[in-house]
Amino acid sequence: MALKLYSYYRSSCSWRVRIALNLKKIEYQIVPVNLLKNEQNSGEYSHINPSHLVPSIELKNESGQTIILGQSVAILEFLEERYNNVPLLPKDLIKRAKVREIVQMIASDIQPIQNLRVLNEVEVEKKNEWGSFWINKGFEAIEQVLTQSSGLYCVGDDITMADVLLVPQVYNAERFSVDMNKFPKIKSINERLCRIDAFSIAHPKNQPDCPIEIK
Ligand SMILES: N[C@@H](CCC(=O)N[C@@H](CS)C(=O)NCC(=O)O)C(=O)O
Repeated sequence: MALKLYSYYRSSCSWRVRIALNLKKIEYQIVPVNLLKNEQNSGEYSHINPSHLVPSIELKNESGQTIILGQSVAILEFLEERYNNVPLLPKDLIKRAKVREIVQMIASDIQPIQNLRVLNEVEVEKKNEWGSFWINKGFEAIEQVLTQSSGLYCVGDDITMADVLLVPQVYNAERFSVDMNKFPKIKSINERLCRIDAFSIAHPKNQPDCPIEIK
C-alpha cells in the first residue's frame, strides 16, 4: 500500500511533506482534506489528526500495523530516518543544527501566525496586513541567517529540510503581497529551488484538489 498523505493543495505544511516525498522518491497517494469546507474539523478526520490540521501521513510499519503521524516537521524527521536515500540533513553537526534553526524559524515563528484558524480571528480588512507583517519579520531574520549559512541553497550547496520549508513559505509571502525584493537571498534560493521537479510537482497548482480556475 502506498503511503497516504492527507493534504490540502494550498497548505504550506502539506507542501513541505510533498516535496520531501518527491525528493526521496517515495510513492504516495494524496487524500485531499478541504480546509475551506472545514473537513479538518470533521469527526472522521479528528481520528487521523487530533489537532485538526493537515498534513498527516498513514502507512504500514514493518509488522504491518497502520501508523498515523501528524506535524509536518515530525513527518520530515521520520522520513529522513526511514528513507535516507536522499538525505535532507547534513552530516556536519553545526550545519545540521543550522538547518533545524531555519526549519523552526518557519515552522514555529512564521507559519502558525498566518494559519487559517488564526486568520479567522483577524478582521477581514486586516488579514493581509497581519500576514504580511509577520512574514516580513520572520524573513528579515532568515535573510540574516542565510548571509552566513547559504551557498546555492539555505545551508551550503545541498538541498536540505530548510529549503523544503522555504519554498512553500515564499509562496505564502507572495499571497500576502510581501515584497520579496527586500530579501534577495531568500528570493534567489527560492527561484533556484522552484526549477527543481520535486518542488514544482509539489506546487499547489499541480495537486489533484486544486480548483480548475487556479490551475
Ligand atoms: N505545526 C503543524 C501546523 C499544521 C497547519 O497549520 N496546517 C494548516 C495548513 S498549512 C491547517 O491545517 N490549517 C487548518 C486550520 O487552520 O483550520 C504542522 O507543521 O503540521
